[in-house]
Amino acid sequence: MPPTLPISRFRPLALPAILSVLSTFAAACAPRAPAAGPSDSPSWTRGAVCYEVFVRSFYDSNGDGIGDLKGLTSRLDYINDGDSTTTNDLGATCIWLMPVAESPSYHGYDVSDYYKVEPDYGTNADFKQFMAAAHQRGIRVLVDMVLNHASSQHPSFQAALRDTASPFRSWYRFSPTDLGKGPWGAQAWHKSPVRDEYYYGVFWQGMPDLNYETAAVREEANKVASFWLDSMGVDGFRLDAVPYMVEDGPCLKDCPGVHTVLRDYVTHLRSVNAETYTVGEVWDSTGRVLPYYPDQLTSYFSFEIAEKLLRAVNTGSGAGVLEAYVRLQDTVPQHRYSPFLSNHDGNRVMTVLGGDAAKAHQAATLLLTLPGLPFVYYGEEIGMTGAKPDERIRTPMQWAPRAGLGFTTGRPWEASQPDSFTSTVERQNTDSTSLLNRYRRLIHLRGSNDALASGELVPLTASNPAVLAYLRRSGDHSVLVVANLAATPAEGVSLEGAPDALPSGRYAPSSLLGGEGGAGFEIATGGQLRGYAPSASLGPHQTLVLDLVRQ
Ligand SMILES: [Ca+2]
Ligand SMILES: [Ca+2]
Repeated sequence: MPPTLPISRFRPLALPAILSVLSTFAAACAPRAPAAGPSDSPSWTRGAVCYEVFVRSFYDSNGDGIGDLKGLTSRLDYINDGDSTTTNDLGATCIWLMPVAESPSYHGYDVSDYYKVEPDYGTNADFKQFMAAAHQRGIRVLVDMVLNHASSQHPSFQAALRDTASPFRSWYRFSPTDLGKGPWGAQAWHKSPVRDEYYYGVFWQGMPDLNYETAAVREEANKVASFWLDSMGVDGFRLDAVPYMVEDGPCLKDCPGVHTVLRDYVTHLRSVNAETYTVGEVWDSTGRVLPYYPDQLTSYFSFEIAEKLLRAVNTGSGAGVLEAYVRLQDTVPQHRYSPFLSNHDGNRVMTVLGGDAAKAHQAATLLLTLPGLPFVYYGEEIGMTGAKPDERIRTPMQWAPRAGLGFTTGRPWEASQPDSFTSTVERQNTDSTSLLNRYRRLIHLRGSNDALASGELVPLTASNPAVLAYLRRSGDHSVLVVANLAATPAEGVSLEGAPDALPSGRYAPSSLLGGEGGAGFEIATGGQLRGYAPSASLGPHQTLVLDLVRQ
């Protein structure tokens, strides 16, 4: 493991800057318009929430300061205890594991052996035991699959580098000259350490891009997938860096070949297991993500929604949030897009929200009551803080307020955050008002309430511009969400809906988050909500989640 990464594999630019840089490549890589697709998401995705885990930072079983698979297995009950009658687990029914295959880097995004678990994390047998324990609790497991590039220490790259006659030469892209910058302007052709030539590595010299124009590379990717599905028993994959998989002349991102490779790859996955779930990282605006539907991966993360949700809670203006969801809802089947607040590549949610717990409660409540298949990054549920560099947003899980954080009995691989004793599982566990218990409640609700699980999103108009209001409606059952995004109280807010927003009848709204319900109201024939004031006053960053029971 090198002492430091010379260049972060993860984009150092803010999202708007990236979008601006990348838009100059749009002409060379013009996407095709998507067609409406079938709803082919596995049934478990209905009402599910996925939890992203960095194994290195979750729980250390042997005191070496590094989280491992045995440790994660021992803490599965925290994520989901498999007992539907308890509510003191998080309730996530899906886990995304950041890379677990052998890698010289701490983060694992440069794989040196695709068939072997990272020794810091344990053995392949440990992984299988973890899978059995997860499945026993009804948890599906997705592993990070890094297809765009391998580690520069992968034997195939070492062979290609050292021997120009190697059969692995065509697995990578070599050039006698430096062909210049990559899609976001960083150096992408790297000098070979053994001869006067260059190789392509879009993220970093330690991550040479695999060449998917070579049939043997596509076959190897299929073989690796079969291994994880068949021998290791995983339920699917999170695919890294999807738009960069195939280069085509001047096109370095979203090129037509990417879509072809993904279609063939998914056909293979389904031939192994028809229920295989895939979620892709296409770090871009919704308009650039839509061409990856309907016939490629199951789902893609919505980076646009992540940005809009956090901005709404931070600025007090919900402009664009519901529109972003409706655009996806109108184009993509219900559980085939994946909203989130942050992941291992972004500053921690609590840090982005300036340490404001009320904002964090609200951001979680919006994420977990809006549609899609949401992902939660480990530690987000207890309000862990952290800002880049990358190691600092991936620090050890804060289980308890004492040395080692209950994460390790040894010295943690990465120092904890300065406020790590403040926000811990132990402290929040029994506090009914804690962020952890808000996440638990919302995740369980999502699994049990059909309107929240898969109801249609129906935007409402509020009389106060700082209030975001919407329905989730499943047949005759609806949930109403009213969020005051401002840091000041909102008095006498009233709501309006379009015709047929709700079935006619009398409603007695009850709170799904505990506490008082909303004022009763009546919907006349025609279904229009008119001037409904659910509460005399909404507190700063207060969010009502009301079950609309028809009397
Ligand atoms: Ca360990
Ligand atoms: Ca590539």
